[in-house]
Amino acid sequence: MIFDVVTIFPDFFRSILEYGLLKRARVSGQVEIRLHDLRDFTDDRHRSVDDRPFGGGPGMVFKPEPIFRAVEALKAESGGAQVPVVLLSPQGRLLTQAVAQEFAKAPRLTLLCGRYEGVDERVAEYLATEEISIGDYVLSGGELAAAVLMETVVRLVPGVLGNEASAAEDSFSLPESPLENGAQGLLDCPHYTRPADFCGHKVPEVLLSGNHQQVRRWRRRRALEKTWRNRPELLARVSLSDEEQALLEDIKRAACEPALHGEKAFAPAASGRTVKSS
Ligand code: 9D3
Repeated sequence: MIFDVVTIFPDFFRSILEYGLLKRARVSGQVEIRLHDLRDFTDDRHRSVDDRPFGGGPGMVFKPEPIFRAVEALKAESGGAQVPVVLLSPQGRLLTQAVAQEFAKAPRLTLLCGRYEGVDERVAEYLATEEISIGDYVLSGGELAAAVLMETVVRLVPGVLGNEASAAEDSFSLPESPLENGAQGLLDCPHYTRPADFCGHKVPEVLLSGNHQQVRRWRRRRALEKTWRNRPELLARVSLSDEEQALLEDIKRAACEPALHGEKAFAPAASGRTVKSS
């Protein structure tokens, strides 16, 4: 799979290409990530990529010409094949695991990173085939979003990860993990490793018991608990077995409120919060 990244900060990506999964995928030749400096596609002395917004207002906007020119150059090079062109933008549709799975099917992907107040809308309208956001928070540009997209897509390229092995693991612990199936499932259960007693903080007894039936049940319960507490909206979309349904009712009875998003983002997580009586 080939990624072409168009950016005014190609160096921004250098370090992330040198570590972990992206590094391995590149070195093994399964993935190629090409960085293109947008300024190389300007035609003025100052190599300017931005201009003032029509209609007034603060900040600057990426002009269309260098971006169109960059993409045309890439198209010419790839011999007229249909290459998806992704504009990373706060106005895009949300990147999810399901969207990443679609992208992973393409042999080649072009990523356009904006900066400043935004990108001339004609790029989204007439050049990009997709407009993608990575979430509802403000970044300073598309570069981090492009890096996030590449990492999540590269993981899904067949043969890059021990894809088969980790998929099997997931279905052992929980058949429907939201991270592997587009947020259709539950959050993961907690994990522990040695020491069994860390400064008096003990690993749950059941995990040391060797009773696999009990371990499975415990993991389901804790996954349901986490989901109820941190991502209650996910529960509306999963179909629970009778056993899970019963576990969930039990969890709700145990005075465990779903998290409030936004205003209480930094409230202490988990354990023993009292239910407001209203
Ligand atoms: C504070 C400026 N905002 C005015 C209401 C608009 C704005 C313009 C440009 C906000 C962010 C950006 C730069 N962001 C991206 O290019 C971006 C992004 C993001 O900010 N959040 C989530 N996903 C993405 S993908 C690209």
